[in-house]
Amino acid sequence: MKECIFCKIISKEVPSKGVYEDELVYAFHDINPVAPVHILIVPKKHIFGVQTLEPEDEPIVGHMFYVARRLGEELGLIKGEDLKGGYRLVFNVGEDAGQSVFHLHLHLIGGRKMTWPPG
Ligand code: DGP
Repeated sequence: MKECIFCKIISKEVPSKGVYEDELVYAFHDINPVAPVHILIVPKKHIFGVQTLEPEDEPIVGHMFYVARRLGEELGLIKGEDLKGGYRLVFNVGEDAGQSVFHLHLHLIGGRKMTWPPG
């Protein structure tokens, strides 16, 4: 999509700090981190958000979670055989939930203790 900031980031028209890329997704540091680690995992296909997911998108969403699992380990957020540590995965769905970019993205947030409930 021509005016989508994440499409521009994926096409490298807009610079970003990438941490992972394959044929389905691109993952990069959030410009406005809310924790020491804040990565966005973004499908290369332009999808508005969870609210418009189609059955054909299911493998993409599953892959986004698998990439999160890999990054969680590689970035040291999950440690050792007993899987200590942790991180939070967030989809903001719609304006009331805080979605500001309408191109599907999974926030991977970690490096500090999280609280619950979220704000
Ligand atoms: P959300 O509010 O859930 O739609 O998250 C959008 C996130 O995208 C927000 O945390 C800030 C981030 N973001 C917006 N514009 C840019 C950008 O140009 N570069 C990067 N790296 N992140 C961006």
